Amino acid sequence: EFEYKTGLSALRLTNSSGSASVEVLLYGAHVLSWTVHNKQILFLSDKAIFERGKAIRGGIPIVWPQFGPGPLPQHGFARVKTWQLGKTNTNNDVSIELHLSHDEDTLKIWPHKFNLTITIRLSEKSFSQELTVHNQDDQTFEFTALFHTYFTVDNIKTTKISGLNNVTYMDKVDEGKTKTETNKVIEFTGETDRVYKNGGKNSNPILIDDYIQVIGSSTMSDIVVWNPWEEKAKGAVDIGEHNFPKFVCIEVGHVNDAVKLDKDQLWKGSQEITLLK
Ligand code: TA6
Repeated sequence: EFEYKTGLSALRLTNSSGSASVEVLLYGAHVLSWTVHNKQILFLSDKAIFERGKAIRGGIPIVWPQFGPGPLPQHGFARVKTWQLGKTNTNNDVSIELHLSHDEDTLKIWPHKFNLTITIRLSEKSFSQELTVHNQDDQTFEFTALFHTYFTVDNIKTTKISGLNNVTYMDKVDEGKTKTETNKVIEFTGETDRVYKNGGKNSNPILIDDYIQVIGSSTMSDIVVWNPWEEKAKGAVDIGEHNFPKFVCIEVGHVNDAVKLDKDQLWKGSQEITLLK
């Protein structure tokens, strides 16, 4: 455990050979960094704000129990709460667990008792996160969930995403219209904000620039593709126009509709990210 900016507690997880490591904050169970042979796979904004109550720009924010705007704060509250460290395993495939439960503040805005566990696993060339939701309430509750992963790219203008051909998506930058992806390879020419419904269930894996593979569990089959482009990046204090070419968000989630979880029940959703070279 070590101290990250502004006193936030962080953990570093290194695989057995020392070739890969992950840094995660207890705040938000937020993965800040994943390096393989010293290459940084994730994007973290140089203007990111590290303050309690604020979301961190970059890495992997955990979106729960609400994706996007709604009755709760944007993207829910899991990303702005401090999680507790649980079991850690430092042998072979290393892993750590982080936990979050309801408290006075969450009950005020979302009146349900829950326990969340995130398990992070690291191996030579891959990294996974599994979210377990336990309904500890006396009734069914509903949520959406997503891993809002920011990937580093050489240049968004030459970035290529494949694996979503023929998938139906909601185009948030075109009045929320429903469209079908006609391209085998998605390229970026402007602001992009799309929810590909069941995109992860397509027969081809999702690939970023042909070498980063992103796979969601069958319970997390929606794929969000986002880049704010120049103007919106400029308008965001924690991004800046210099940063929009440097990242793409490829987000695995269950966001197209809500998960309904009965009392005492568990739900699991996960993503696995693998480098193919
Ligand atoms: O997942 C895409 C998205 O919902 C976009 O609409 C955009 O707003 C982005 O997330 C970032 O949201 P944030 O609350 O972190 O600024």
